[in-house]
Amino acid sequence: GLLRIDHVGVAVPDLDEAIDFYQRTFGMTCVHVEENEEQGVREAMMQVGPTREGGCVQLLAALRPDSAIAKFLDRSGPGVQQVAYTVADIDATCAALAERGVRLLYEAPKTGTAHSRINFVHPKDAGGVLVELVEPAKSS
Ligand code: V0V
Repeated sequence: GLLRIDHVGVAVPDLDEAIDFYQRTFGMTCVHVEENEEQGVREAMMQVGPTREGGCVQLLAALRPDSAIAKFLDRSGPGVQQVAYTVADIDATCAALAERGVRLLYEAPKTGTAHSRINFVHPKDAGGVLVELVEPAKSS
């Protein structure tokens, strides 16, 4: 099942400007920046409190015009694009959710931030919210 809120994803037109804004305005710390070619994003994890327990805001900028984030920005403008939950076993969680009748976007999980495994519930099956499931990489 779900363990906690992993991050809230916010679509932004300019990643560096957004990082600067979140640091100066909210005092958040940028703990990770990564480009994900498959997802068409450059993303930054902004840690909310002094530890990772406080959760993160993930800033998401588009790498190309046909990407999910570019489409979202065109349609809705900047703002919350997704809510992501940490799961211990993404395969089991996806199987359970599929059984409960919601559409998962991918047949098998794809690679997300920091070598995590990710999948999504279609927003039309979750009350208008794009729900992401994140199984973090096992830290050794
Ligand atoms: C679209 N819709 C949304 C939405 N995106 N509603 C809420 N939140 C969103 N983010 C609505 C849209 O307004 C339409 O509603 C309807 O869904 C259109 O659905 P569609 O035609 O099936 O699909 P698209 O082309 O609009 O694409 C939506 C989906 C796409 C969710 C299928 O964005 C996608 O594949 N997302 C998953 C990948 C992703 O988001 N990657 C970027 C983050 P009406 O007008 O019909 O009512 S990457 C990431 O999070 C990483 C790397 C990480 O966390 O580690």
